[in-house]
Amino acid sequence: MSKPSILLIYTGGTIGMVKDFETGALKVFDFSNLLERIPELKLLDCDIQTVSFEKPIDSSNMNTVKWAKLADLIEDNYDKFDGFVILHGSDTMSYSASAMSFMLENVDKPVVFTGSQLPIGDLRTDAKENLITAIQVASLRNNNDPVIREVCLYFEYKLYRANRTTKISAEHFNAFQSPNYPALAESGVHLKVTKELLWPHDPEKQLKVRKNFDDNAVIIKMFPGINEQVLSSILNTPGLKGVVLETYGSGNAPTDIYFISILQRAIEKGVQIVNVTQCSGGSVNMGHYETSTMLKEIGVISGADITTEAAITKMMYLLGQDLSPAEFKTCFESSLRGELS
Ligand code: ASN
Repeated sequence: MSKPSILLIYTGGTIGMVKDFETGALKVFDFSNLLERIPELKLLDCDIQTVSFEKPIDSSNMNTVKWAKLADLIEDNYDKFDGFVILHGSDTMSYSASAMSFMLENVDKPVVFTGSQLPIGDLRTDAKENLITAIQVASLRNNNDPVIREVCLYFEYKLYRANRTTKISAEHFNAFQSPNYPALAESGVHLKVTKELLWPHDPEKQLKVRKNFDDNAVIIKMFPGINEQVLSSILNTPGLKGVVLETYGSGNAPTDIYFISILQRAIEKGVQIVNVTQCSGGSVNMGHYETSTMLKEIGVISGADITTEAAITKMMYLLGQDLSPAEFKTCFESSLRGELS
């Protein structure tokens, strides 16, 4: 049996950063130095090749064009490798990993995002464990077939479905959570995969890579006191096509006439509005309270238990696919890649 071959893609992030001599701020540096700092990689039972963004970035500079570049790298190398590990800054990793899950339809190989809270050169770094185990996860085989066939995120001993994750801490090594879907695998003395939770594989279907995003979208987080003029000017932004509305609890919002009419007018103009909860866990259930009944009646789409990160990336992805309003609603309310229950 040949060793699995893994492509390690470096986009940037703290994992490869060093302190600027003069300012003391962390900045990205050359990928080749990163590998020199982890001689343990040579001990892994797989063949690793590496490729780096020409200019590695802090993930705050991530955008839809760079997502397409990342998808190109996977598409161009898809047949040459058994698995992919993407090193990415943790700040926007859940957005990029969600976006990648939508771009790679019918992916049947592991694509594992990881990164770290401390640079690889730091004595107390979490980078080595994250990187080494992410590569092991991408190398997992069952009778020569990959065990994982979806886009995932590995951080601090847990492997998650990518589009279920959210960054919850700027401080702790345990920086990610998957509030509405259990971890796919846990790393302890053994690497334990819960097979029933994995995305099912359909051997009939071929990989399709769709890189078109439409970024005429916005996230609006509700708060008591939200002002009519501000809300109205956002919803009247020229070219606006989609809104992710972060509402209270199970999808609730003010019942004020002004509020409902602003949303209704936008929907009539063709703006897609999706309701997600601003709670860190749980689901939208429009109609459960009086304060969400009108939203349902005017045609607001339910995001169910999707995260905000998956909702905005799914929004930009679907807006880029030229769908009719009815198709958009059906696709948004269905699980395309396991992003909602
Ligand atoms: N600012 C960094 C980034 O997202 C944070 C990290 O990687 N921990 O690129």
